[in-house]
Amino acid sequence: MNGQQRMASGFPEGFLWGTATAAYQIEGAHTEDGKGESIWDRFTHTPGTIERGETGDVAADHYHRWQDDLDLMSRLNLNAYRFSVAWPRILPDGYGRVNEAGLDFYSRLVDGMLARGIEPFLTLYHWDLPQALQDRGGWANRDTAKAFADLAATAARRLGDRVSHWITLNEPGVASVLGHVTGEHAPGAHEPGLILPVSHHLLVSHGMATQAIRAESPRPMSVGITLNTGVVEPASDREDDVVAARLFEGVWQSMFLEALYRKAYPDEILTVLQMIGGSADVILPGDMELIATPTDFLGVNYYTRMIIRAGAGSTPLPEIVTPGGPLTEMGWEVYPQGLRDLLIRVSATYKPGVMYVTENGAAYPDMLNERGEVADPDRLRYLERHFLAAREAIQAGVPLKGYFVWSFMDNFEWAKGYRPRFGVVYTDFPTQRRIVKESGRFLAEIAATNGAALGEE
Ligand code: GCO
Repeated sequence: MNGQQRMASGFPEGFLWGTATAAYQIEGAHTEDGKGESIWDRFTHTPGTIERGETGDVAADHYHRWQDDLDLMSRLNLNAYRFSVAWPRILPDGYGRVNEAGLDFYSRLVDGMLARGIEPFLTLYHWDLPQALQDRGGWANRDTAKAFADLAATAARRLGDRVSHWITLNEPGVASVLGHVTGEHAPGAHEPGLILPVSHHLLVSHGMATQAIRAESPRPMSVGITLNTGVVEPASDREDDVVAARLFEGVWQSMFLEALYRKAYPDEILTVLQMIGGSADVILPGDMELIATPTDFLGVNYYTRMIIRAGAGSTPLPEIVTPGGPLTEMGWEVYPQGLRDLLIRVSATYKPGVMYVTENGAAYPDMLNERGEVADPDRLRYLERHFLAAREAIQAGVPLKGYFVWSFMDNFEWAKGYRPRFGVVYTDFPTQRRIVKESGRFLAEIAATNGAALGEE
């Protein structure tokens, strides 16, 4: 590709094209080589939690197939990979004793990426908390944040010579609400009063981990966090719908952005979280400074727009309205312009410096056809439209430096088990064979040309 094509593509030189995964969703090997139990191991083995009673015990068996998976990434021309470490693989008790075999696995994985010209983006926490810490209160207990700093320091000491990009947490808002209020995710609690302590301790853990990574790494690192950031809109301009949407957005998203970049929780959100049983006593002097420890980049995960209305009842709770437009298999609206708007708004409001799309993708009911291929035109079109939206954001001045498609291959989609397929690579679970989907070939072409192969909207 010549220089002119590079410029014409609309994506800056050196732009990273990758995919994202998470340890519990792909690794399997849930008891191997000294790994401790995580809250997802416990949760999936609890009857009634996961569709069809599925678990991540084997998942996509990536723990044993990682070399082939990395080979496939390099055949798809990808130059970056966002993965997460399983905390209980490294620290089976949550802190203290290090399981060298677990660290070795990630060390080999990182070497394997570098040997193939793939830049590692390491996420420290993608929801698989050691069960030993949950037994002591999990994220409701401040000590969990200290244990997380121990994980960060341990990983940085061992991998910091080779890993340059560190993501502390993945989507703390989802871990907080789905794990502790709706109970749809591990640890499966139903206590609205936990939102405040859990969210706050997650953010404190991010600040502590950021400092630990910088202190322990042998060279300067890029450290950031990944947030869930959809577009949230009220169903109507009625006052109660507008308030419901603002509260939903605040608890789910902007309380994290405000704390990270402005050292304060929005008053309205703090008041509501206290009304539903949270105690602000968990916020200790110095915490907001710690949380706002400067970072090098912000990762945004974007999938959809959410339309919110005020529910019925005397104390109406926000409700998600199912939109009418085209939906993915998750029931999520396909809304690409939301990605452009979100990138522009977040970049202008919080000035995070560098941004990455750390997740974007779609589930559709894929089928292997008789020729052994997977045609997934809906996913291909979804990705194309979102890449175009990202390009528009870059043209509007957003410092976007990379794009990670969720996901590399079909994997364990949490409470929904293996049914929703998000991969650009098809996983044939009975045989663990990988088959590149049409969308995977499309992504390979986009990556090879740094986006020049994209058409116009
Ligand atoms: C998420 C998670 C992923 C999901 C994906 C699709 O951040 O929500 O990072 O683990 O699988 O978002 O739902």
